[in-house]
Amino acid sequence: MFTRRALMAAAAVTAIVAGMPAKADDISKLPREHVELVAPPFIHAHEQATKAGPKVIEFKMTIQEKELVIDNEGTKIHAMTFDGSVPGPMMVVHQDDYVELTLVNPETNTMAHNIDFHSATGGLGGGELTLVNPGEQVVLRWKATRAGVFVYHCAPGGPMIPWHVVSGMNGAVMVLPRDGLKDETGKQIKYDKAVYIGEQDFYVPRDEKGKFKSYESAGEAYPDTLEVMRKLTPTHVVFNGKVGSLTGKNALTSKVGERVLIVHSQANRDSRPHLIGGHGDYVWEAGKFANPPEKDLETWFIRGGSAGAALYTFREPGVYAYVTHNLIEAVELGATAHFKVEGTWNDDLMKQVSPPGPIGGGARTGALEAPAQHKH
Ligand SMILES: [Cu+2]
Repeated sequence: MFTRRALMAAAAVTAIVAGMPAKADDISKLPREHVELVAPPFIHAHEQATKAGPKVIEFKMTIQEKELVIDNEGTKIHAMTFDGSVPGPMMVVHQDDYVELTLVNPETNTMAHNIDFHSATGGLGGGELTLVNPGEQVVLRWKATRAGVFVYHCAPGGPMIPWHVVSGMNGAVMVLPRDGLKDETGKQIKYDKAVYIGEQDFYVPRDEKGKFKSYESAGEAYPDTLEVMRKLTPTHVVFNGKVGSLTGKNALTSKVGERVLIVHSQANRDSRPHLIGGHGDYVWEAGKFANPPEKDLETWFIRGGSAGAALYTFREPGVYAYVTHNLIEAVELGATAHFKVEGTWNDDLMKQVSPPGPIGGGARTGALEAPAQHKH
């Protein structure tokens, strides 16, 4: 840690020497757009395809160290966040745009933080050039050369890296192809709505009685938390920062016929998204849009340290659970979201031919089917 500043200074000098001033002049002539970020599961307004040339898209994120309740029992952690939410907000740009991020670490924080964009090239994804102490801010610009959904996370060095990531400091960027998403034949695919689900594993220490412990500060929690982390068994696996953040009254909504793009990130651990009663019509499992999407998937795999995207058109109304299909994690640890879908039931796709009744009493012939009509 002592040599980190020196290393970073050396890296910055190298970057300046290797930089191309003429190119920088070109960038200064590009149009600029400032985009306000919004907390997940929502994503800021954006065009799916554009005929305009590359732009510099300005974003600003403020790092917030804050206490968060992460389950229905009131378990609290000293979370570390980009802009106050777990995960941090999603940034959307088009391929060949430039992302220009102002990262603010207010002096009320206690730790140094930075940001490593998996979508950026060089400089440890920007981590090398963005380490900010409390009371500092930094501006980083990187070119979005590859299309896809990508994780970003804090990576301030050594054991701080996993600790900050499992304390909530991660999010995602979506770099859209300039002419939009495409199917395997190159035909454009559009979505009506996009949602961002960030999966988070938490490692909360317990007391002798097995109850989750709380601490005065993140620093005080660190040694015990590290012990839990090293066992690699999370106490919570949740979507959007908390058990139940996307269920019940917080459920995501849709309607029959709506095409929904579900972006799912996991910065630290593998996951297997599954939509109960639905499918992935088109799935960019590894999240990179230059590759053709897979079709008709039942469950897909999100490699820890990556984001993936699935497009689904809802065909029946009702409540769909979107889970990680390690069902212990989904049900016992929290990784469940709900989509409440409105619309008209389609008997052709599914029908309860005969309701539950005494064994042997079920009517099976067409003539006796009418009383068994299921109401929706
Ligand atoms: Cu951090």
